[in-house]
Amino acid sequence: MTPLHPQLNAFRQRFDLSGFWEFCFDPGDRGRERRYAEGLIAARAEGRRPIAVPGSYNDQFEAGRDYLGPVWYERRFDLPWGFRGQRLFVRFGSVNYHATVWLNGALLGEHEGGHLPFAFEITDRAASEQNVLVVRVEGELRPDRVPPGNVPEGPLDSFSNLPYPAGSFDFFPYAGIQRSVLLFTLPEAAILDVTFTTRLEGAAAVACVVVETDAAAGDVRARLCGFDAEVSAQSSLAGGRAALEMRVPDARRWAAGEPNLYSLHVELLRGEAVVDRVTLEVGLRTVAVEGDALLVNGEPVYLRGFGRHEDFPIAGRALPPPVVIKDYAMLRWLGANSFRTTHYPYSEEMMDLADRLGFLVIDETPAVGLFFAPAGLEERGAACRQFTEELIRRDKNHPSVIAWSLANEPHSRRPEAAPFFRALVDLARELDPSRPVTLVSYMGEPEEAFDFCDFVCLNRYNGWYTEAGRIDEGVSRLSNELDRVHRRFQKPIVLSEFGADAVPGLHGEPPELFTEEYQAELITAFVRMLRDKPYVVGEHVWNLCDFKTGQAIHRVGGINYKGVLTRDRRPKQAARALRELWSK
Ligand code: BDP
Repeated sequence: MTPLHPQLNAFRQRFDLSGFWEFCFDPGDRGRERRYAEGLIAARAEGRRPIAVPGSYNDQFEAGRDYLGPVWYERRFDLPWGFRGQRLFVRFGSVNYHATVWLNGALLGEHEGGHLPFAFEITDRAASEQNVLVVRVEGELRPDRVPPGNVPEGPLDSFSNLPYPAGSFDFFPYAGIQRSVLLFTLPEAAILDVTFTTRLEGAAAVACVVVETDAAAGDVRARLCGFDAEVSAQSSLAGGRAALEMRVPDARRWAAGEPNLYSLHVELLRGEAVVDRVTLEVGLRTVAVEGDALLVNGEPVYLRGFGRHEDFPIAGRALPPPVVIKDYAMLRWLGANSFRTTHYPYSEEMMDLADRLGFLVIDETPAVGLFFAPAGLEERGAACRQFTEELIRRDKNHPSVIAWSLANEPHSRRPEAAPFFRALVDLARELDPSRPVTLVSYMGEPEEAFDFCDFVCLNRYNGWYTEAGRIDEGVSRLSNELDRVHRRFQKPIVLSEFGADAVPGLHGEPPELFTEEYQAELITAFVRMLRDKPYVVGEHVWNLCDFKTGQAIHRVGGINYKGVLTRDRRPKQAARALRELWSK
């Protein structure tokens, strides 16, 4: 189990191992026999070089661009002062795709899948000085992985023209150690997990807190503080666990644009003494789907926003913090109130800021481009279950997260698809009964799994991939289709992707494909059409920014130009058009 995000307080320490690590490519996969795991990279690796962590490696060196085979990372460290004698862990925020980790030559373990955290206990392995941490990473694209790649001709039927490198998805398969690596401590008896949910009772709110610990006995105390008020509750542990409720009269609810956060302090007590504490910033709010409405705090909400990528030149999938701030500033400027974490979980920093800044988030697992041919299906299923569990565990306490998206654009024609999603939706509901569950469907794909989702998400590129050059025709076809889908499923619909590529600076009158005018007109026409559909509860434009893809004949320069902002975050005409539309 991956403990809660590491904290720094009187009971817990953490230390960030980010910086320049030792690195080498290992195209012949000879690192094990050369004993790199023991810290012999410096002595034995050809072409070893420093590398920035976090950061995708691909754009840091020319040789790394399309290379997805094994690479090795090494970092030496002395234990920071105050860490000795504590329970010690090392935690990786995201390593894409497969990581094997050693400390001082001893294997700690492996982890599959990018974008989600994992940790290993190193208490008995770490010395006070001269530790060597080694990570072997490989980002190979394989049909039995999630997202899949190098899928043989056939199973993807509708998308046979794979890019290079051959992902079954349309973004660059950046690899490496892409988020921070932290050392952290836990006290001898510790709080391992906290689950926070809200129940509204008129003007009051009831904060419900479930705490998991590894303490044999003792008490748990929770305090909820904010807006000059404090409420608290205390309970004894039973089987290491405690459930507490605190009633907050005149609660300041969390909502989009009104990000009221309370500090939740959870303390583990032995007798009167506090032996551990964690603090979470939480929001009092509920989410539900009722009839054709998506409700936050019982009030209907309408999602205006984007799909996006964690993508930036050179840094790859490791967004520099100023870019994260800039993206939120631009979302605000555009009048957006929401986004979907296309097509994988975003960084924990991004999620914390969504809580603080008041954005509504559809939180998506890395399951993009799934297919259901029998070969590798079991492995893909296991990966999807693992990622769903890891995501919910990581993000369940964010008030900004209003739904789980369990897949983007699966190729669902085979009969195996519906039972596959039934099981995944059930798993998500079991892990988190407090949020709606959805998945996101591809054009032309009859998605039976919507029968057991709470709301429907559709990606539609009318006026672009179909009806190219004919916006009006595209919009009217989509309008009919939306009505049909709604009649069939009787659930609210989010148009989770629509848009057009626009090469910045390319203009035309009358507008043509790839001009800024065409993109602006298409987006405007879509938004106007959606206004008349009471069952539509959201519009997410694809994409906030231009982003890097694999090479393909429809991706000039390896870039998807559907951003309303350029890759360096400058607005195109469509951005101004949206700002105008969304300000009304
Ligand atoms: C959708 C995908 C998205 C692509 C987009 C596009 O969900 O990842 O980037 O199309 O083609 O089908 O621009």
